[in-house]
Amino acid sequence: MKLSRFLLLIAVLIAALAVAACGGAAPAAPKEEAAPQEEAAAEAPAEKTYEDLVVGYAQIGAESEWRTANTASIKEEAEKLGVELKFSDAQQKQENQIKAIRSFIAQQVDVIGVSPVVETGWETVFQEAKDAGIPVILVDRRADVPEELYVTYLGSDFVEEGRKAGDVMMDLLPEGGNVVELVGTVGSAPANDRAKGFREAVEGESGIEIIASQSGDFTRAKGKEVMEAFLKTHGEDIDALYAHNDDMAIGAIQAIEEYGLKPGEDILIVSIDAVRGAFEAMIAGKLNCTVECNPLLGPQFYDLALKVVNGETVDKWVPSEESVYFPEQAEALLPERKY
Ligand code: GZL
Repeated sequence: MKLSRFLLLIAVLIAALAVAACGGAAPAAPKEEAAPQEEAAAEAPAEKTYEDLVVGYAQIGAESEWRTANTASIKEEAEKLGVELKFSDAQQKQENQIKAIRSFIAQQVDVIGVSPVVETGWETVFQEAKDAGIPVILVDRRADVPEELYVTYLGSDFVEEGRKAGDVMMDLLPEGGNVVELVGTVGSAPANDRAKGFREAVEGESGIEIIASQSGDFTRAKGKEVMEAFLKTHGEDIDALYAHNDDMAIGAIQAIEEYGLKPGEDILIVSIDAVRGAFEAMIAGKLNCTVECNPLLGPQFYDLALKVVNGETVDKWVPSEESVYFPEQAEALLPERKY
């Protein structure tokens, strides 16, 4: 064998031995760097679905037909969507709502929904939720806190509801008259704003004077009690009642009848919520108008909750769509009313 061939053979043998020493496989080409978007996709957490969602809801209580319908909507929608709902009823006490929110924080829920019983006193506990990285959604009622402490407010324009009630009252009393007012829970957003809107509407040339105003705390029992006191003081000088919700109006209707007057005729009545009890009172000729305030907020609430948890931007206020109802419509509409 020529020397040159011999040397070539040796070189090939040496190369083969070198390859074998590296596990046999030829050294892999340098790995392609993953494209940035592939890397990002690999790192981003998977989007949550409703079934992944754990929600804490701090409800006010069960003070009215409206609240009962609101609670049903929150609970039934969670069931339907497969959301894990931790629900608390505060019996209309702020300290119980605050305790519930702290419990939700300790349980590290994904999002907290709350209907603040009153507007003030929330900044500390909302800051605790923010520090824990848990978004807060205001449902039904606003809270007087810096905007950065809640993600969005889902609920009505209570000032507009008050204005609508005032406009109807002016139509019912074209020559003006004496009105008594049953106010909602003291310090609550609906009570503050419905009072404000009604006054904005009737002030000026209407001739309507609010001769008495007192809280019935949104309940039938208290509404009846306060109306009895109004009747004792003002009697037949009262031309009309403005009630911040239907439950107080229904309680007042009982008081007016027990006093010997006809509600809806001797004393005209305008209230807010549009619950079934109001439609029944209008059919009986005892209530002259109810301004709608939609309690069926469950679907919108969970839609917002999922968007927020998945990092989507939502509007700071998601207003409810609402109408105004009168006796002539009541009979036809009652069967389709959902609350
Ligand atoms: C309004 C809601 C009020 C209702 C009352 O959004 O907060 O509280 O008008 C209820 O019936 O008690």
